[in-house]
Amino acid sequence: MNRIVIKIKFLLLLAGLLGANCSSARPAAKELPADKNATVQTVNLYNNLKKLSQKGFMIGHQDDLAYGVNWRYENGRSDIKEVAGDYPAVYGWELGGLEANEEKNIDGVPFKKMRQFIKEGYERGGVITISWHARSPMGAPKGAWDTTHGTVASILPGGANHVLFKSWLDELAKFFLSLKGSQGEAIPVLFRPFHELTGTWFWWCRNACTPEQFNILWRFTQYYLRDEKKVHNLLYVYNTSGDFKTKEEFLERYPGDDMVDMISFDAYQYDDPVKSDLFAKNTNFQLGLIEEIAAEKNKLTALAETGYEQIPFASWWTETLSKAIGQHKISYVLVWRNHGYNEWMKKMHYYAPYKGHASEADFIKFYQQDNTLFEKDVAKEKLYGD
Ligand code: BMA
Repeated sequence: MNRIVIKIKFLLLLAGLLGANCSSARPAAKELPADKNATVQTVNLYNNLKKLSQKGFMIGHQDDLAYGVNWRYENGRSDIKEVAGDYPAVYGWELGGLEANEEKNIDGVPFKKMRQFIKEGYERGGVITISWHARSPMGAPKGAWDTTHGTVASILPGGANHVLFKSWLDELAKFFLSLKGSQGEAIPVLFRPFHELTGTWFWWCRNACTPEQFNILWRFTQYYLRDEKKVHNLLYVYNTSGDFKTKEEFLERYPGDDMVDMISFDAYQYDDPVKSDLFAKNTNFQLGLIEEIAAEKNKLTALAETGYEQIPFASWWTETLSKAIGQHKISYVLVWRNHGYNEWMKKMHYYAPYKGHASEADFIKFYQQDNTLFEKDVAKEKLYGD
């Protein structure tokens, strides 16, 4: 072996050793969400949420910054903050109406203001999730709450309303792309389209389309937003209603591991928790099922909508909701909106406590539990950073 060969071998050995050294020092590779071209902040959020659920679950509230039981559009206000001293960690917003270029959503929230609220929550370190009660593409007067069979089929490729549906997605894409943080970065969103799909009340529900049609609807929506419109700030949330009893039922219309980042369901309490703990038991059981699925499929989990309208039981937070969640490791639980008196429903419609509400003291206890995460807790975690 001549000296040059020996030298080359020595250099290769050195490079090998250095290489091995470098790779052991390299931080663990980040996992990519369903969108392989997701923005840095979106990928970071996805990875950080996986770790966060080991510490506790985030508390979310729909329309939290827009209005409360006794106020509308007052800067900085939040019913949750006025009770607990901190904002929720997750902000839910709703796009119904945006598809038709309306200025306000179906609950009267102007999209311009919504964009600002989203930015505020994100800048403070909170998490944004968005639902979409899209109207019926057939023009049915009940809007999203119409179950005419064939509605989904009509918006799929080749269907009579496909071009209309694409124009809706164009509006959504514009909105998602307009959500920018102070550095100009796109704000990540947990997008929860076609929610409660296993229910029987929306035009995308199980009584109004086949599993295959639903699957194409999901795949097309994701393909169009991601690949055609270049929207890369979304994590996709599969969200059933609370009526499943087995993993198979939960997954019956699941669009595929490559299409979903988080699995979740919605479950509300309607009965009396003093007489019955059915809600807590059922929800706990169902969270167990989705936790198992999430472990098998490496997904995030959430109780994406819950609540007990008017919170008629003063210790609902620590005695019902806490029990419902139990030891399950979920990303978040979100309670629905604090509308106040609803003219159309002819009753008070709210799910979070407000200053003076009977469950206030119990909510503070809930806030003080180690496993509940509010905005200040998650701000420390820097969910959008490395
Ligand atoms: C429902 C109610 C409705 C609302 C809809 C969409 O549960 O709160 O008043 O329009 O959600 O946000």
